[in-house]
Amino acid sequence: MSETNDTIFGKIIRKEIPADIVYEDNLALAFRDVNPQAPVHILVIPKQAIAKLSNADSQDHALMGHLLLTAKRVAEQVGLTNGYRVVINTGDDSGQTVDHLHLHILGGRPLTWPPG
Ligand code: DGP
Repeated sequence: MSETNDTIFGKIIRKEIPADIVYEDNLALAFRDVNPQAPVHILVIPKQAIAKLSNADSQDHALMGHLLLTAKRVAEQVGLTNGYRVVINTGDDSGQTVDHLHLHILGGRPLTWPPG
């Protein structure tokens, strides 16, 4: 995968297509998943083009921390007081379908383990 913002999430970052945005800062964007798998299903993405977690390197150290703390902040913001799950699908075996790094926040119901 190349590092490009020419993806559907790049279009959301540039506001070329609509999304239900719940949080935004200079580094990250959070919006509701178009195909929710739980009552609350939000994606947190970096504005920087990183196709997948396995492409991140030491230069992305602070950004990776920011994304995780953004997920925590967004979960609090939307009232996930009873717990939630953060998932990063990475590469073909994971089922990753959009080549732009994203953290799924899933919550609002008890979640089973392991995932499929
Ligand atoms: P993954 O399988 O981890 O690559 O998840 C990609 C997610 O992105 C999937 O749950 C559906 C979501 N998604 C794909 N296209 C769009 C879109 O245009 N808008 C929004 N809000 N979500 C999208």
